[in-house]
Amino acid sequence: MKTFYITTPIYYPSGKLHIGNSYTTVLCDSINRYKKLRGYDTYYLTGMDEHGQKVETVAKERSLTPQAHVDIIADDTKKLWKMLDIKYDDFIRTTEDRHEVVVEQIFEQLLKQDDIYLGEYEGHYCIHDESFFTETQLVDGKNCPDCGRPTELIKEESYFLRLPKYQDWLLKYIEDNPGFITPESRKNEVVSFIKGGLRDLSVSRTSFEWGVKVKSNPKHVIYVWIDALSNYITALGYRSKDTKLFNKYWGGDEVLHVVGKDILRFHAIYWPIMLKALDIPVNFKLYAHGWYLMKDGKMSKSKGKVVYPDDLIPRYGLDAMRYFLLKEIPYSGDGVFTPEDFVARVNYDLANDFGNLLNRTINMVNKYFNSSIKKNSATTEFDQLLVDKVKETIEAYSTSMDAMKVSNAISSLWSLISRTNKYIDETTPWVLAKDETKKDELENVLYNLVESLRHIGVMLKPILLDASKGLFTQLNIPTNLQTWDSLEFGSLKEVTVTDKPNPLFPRLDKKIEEEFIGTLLSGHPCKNCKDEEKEPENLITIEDFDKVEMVVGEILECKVHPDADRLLVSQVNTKDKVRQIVSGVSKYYSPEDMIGKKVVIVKNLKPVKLRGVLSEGMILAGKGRKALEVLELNNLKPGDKIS
Ligand code: ME8
Repeated sequence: MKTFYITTPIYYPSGKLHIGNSYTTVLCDSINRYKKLRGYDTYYLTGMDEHGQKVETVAKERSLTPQAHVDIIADDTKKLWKMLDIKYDDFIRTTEDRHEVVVEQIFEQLLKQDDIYLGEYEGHYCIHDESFFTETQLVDGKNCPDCGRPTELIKEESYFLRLPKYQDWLLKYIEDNPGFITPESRKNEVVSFIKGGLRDLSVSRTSFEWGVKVKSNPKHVIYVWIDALSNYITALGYRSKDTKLFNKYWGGDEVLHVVGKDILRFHAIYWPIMLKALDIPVNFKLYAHGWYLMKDGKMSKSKGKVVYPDDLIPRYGLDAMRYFLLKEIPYSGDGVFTPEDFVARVNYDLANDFGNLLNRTINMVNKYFNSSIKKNSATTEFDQLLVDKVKETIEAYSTSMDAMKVSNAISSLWSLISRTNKYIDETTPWVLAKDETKKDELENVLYNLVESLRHIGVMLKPILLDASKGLFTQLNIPTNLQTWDSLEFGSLKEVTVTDKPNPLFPRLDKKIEEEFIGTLLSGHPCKNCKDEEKEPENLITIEDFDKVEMVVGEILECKVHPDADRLLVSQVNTKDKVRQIVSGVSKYYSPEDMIGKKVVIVKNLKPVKLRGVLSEGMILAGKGRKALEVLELNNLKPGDKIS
């Protein structure tokens, strides 16, 4: 069995993960599921990059130890991956012993070999990106070229990794291995960067504590990128007592690192050089994908321009989220998240094109054949076109998935879905159903529809998790016909579909849902990006609040309740009418006190009888431990609205 090892970047614990980070993880999950479907023995690694000055600073601001801070975020991240049904095999954290011990050894070995040496560094340091920049790289003479934040000028003793020593080797390696860095445009970026001349890389810091210490000189902390990149092999047990996984997967058939374009250079230059220096085979491939952007630019927590999957999944389902994420970033470009596109993808692609096709097919099998159909020898002039399209789609889909072009693979699938919908229009089953002599032809049409849907279901398995299961359940497809090997038109012999079809994707109300997602986008202003932005659970929306109709009411008359001393009964003019309101304020106000007050009335409260007296609303009051005060608005008129 061929092996396949796939990794995501390990994420910084800088807060809740958004759809951007989730994209990489969902993409890897989908590719991993595809490889399993194709019969590979796969291993999927993700995790957290938990060291560095930024983590130390954020933890301090939250009055937590760095360890407590990263523990909380690691837990939340695992919960999110569970919600997205990410089937990873291991979750590595760089604060784990199994990792730290090996990073120490890696550093010492490189030092011993003189690939790393001790020198002095002066440079402009960006805490956020954990990177040094030269003066000429800075924006406006002081700001980080990557994130725009101010840098600090730092001079310190530092260890350096000799990158130039490996420059020629790396260029040749890239040239000899055309598939090493994809897409091609990213490879070209890397090549021109290397040709610009590599310089020794500073690989230790003395300005903070939170990291793996250099064993032979513990005042130095190992640079977070040396620490982080090593995760891809420490997680497999490299240099540990048990190196089985390392030998099997790193030494296996395919190794793929998936990263965002922002961290291409670290993976395409530092990592292969580290491996070469350590005498570990550089047998990985690197795919650097584009970014999710918002309509007006980069996602930004500080500006509240950010979308979180756990806001969308409970309302729209896992598959809607996964579908959007996987579809909207093209192979070599960026994608944009907008509420309009999200709702359109659910309504057009999922509900209309795919969901309806399944629903219509099941309904027709129920209506015309009492739920059961068989393969027969009848034909129509349109069958071959459909069969050809299915074959063509299997080819196009697998070529795209093999090349990490998941968005293209989805487009091929939807092209088959629309071809299958067209087959219904061409063969007009409802017309065939009227003619008893066309019964076989009709059964053949429905069979072809089910068979096409079965193929669609198999290819959807890595993409839509619940919907592919739902399709197989509703069509009652046996498990041996849900596999890649069963993809041959005609393998299905007979089928009995459910007599209770259930739409997989209900249509969304465009206006309501676009508005809802819009409020999510504007509802996440973060407090300096340092909080997890957890909302208390008892929040209401503005729509909830708007349900309460409040107006000014003038109290015309007031008496003590005939059967309860603590209640007053007031006659209140709210302009539309004079209403009677019972309120529990007599301990604080006499009836005379109340008369003439202009108070706040909740007008649309359901009338109730309190001790036998009708009450048609509520007078608002504030209550402290010892006092109660009725709210008054003396400059307004009865009936004036309060909002
Ligand atoms: O860079 N669109 O961690 P990180 C798409 N710890 N993908 C996005 C994205 C967006 N808007 N924003 C982030 C680090 N990503 C290091 C990695 S690996 C040895 C160390 C994804 O938390 C993208 O894959 O900043 C990017 O590379 C990754 O999140 C960065 O995550």
